[in-house]
Amino acid sequence: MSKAAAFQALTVETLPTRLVGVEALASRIGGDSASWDVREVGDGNLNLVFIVKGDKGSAVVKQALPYVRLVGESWPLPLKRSFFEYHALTRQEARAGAGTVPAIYHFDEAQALIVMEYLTPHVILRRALIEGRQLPKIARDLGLFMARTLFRGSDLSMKARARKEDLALFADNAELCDITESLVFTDPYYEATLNRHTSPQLDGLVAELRADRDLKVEAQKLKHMFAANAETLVHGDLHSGSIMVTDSETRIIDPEFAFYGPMAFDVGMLLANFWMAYFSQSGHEEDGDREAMRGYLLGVVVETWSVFRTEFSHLWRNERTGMLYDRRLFEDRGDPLGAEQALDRVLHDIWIDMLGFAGVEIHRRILGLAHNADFETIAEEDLRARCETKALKFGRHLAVNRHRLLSLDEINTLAIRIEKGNVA
Ligand code: SR1
Ligand code: MG
Repeated sequence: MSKAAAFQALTVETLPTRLVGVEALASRIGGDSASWDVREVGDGNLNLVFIVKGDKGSAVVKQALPYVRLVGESWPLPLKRSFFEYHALTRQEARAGAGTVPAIYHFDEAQALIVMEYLTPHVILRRALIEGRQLPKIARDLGLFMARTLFRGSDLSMKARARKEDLALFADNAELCDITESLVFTDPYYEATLNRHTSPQLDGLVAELRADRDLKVEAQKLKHMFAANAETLVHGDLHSGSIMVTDSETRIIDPEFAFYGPMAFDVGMLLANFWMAYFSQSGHEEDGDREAMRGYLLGVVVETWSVFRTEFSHLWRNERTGMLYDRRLFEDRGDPLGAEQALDRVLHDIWIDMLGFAGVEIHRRILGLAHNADFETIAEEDLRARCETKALKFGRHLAVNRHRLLSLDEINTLAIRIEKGNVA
């Protein structure tokens, strides 16, 4: 496909003839395009995703559409998000290692498409958690991924000029940031047109939250940080639908929301999704008790944070090559404890902000436009509303009290009390 050709959305029918000339694809899956088996499998909110199988192998073709798929053409969205996804994937692979993200075979900027590795037998993590599957490696893999990408994309590691140039490149991903700025931090807290919630069951609590001054101030403080604190290249949409898993592998996908933002954003969004999985479990108990699964999920939260902290600390001690917390001020003059003190402060700030981001992420998935399947697949509305109510209360507690919360033990104990109905 020529780079100059005007954008055209692919279809199952047109893909083989349009992509047969892409050598990186044909050489991998086989050049007989007439025999390619093509399926469109995109179930996300934004893009087309095709699985293409040939006689030699398979690949995924992901193409952006010029609008938000979930809403339709009334909400235009730039194709250039594909460019940011491509560049984010290359940086994540360099920083977190091959095998953490899908391998890229080809990128076509004009057609806003990326040809990449077909991950099989991987499934979307969210689906696995809904089914009650306990994945043994996710906490470790995700903790490492976040520590490595967030540390190595920051002024703790990069040369200042290189980082500023990269920051300028990703600053153009403004429309995707705008989605998060509105959908996560503002819309859930007023009657935005595209919002929805389980009604009438949640009406009372929703009105309470929208009248909650402390909560709204906190949400805006977090939005301020999201918009103004360009610390590192974040994934930007690191929820359990952006992760593909097997028992032995974890792959992070879909970084089209990538931009330079606060360190704590990815961590908070990810842990929020584990806590939502926790509160949704009682909606999925038709085929068996989920108590062990609940314990597993709280354990994943603890382990993910612990691995993140440990790896971040390791990188701090061994790879602090950027302009921040210059070694000449600490280690090089015999004051390693000074560097440790600074590390504690940095990690403490990430901790506090991470809890806030987690709180508002939980709210927006229940009150806003983009809900998640953990709750949405609970068909019985009263049951779903009970799960959502617990999650909303928990999210409020995280967002408003984040400066006072000292440990995950304390937070998970609260989650258990809310789940058991021991908190008003
Ligand atoms: C209009 S896009 C809605 C949501 O889908 C993406 O996965 C992001 O989470 C975004 O907020
Ligand atoms: Mg996505």
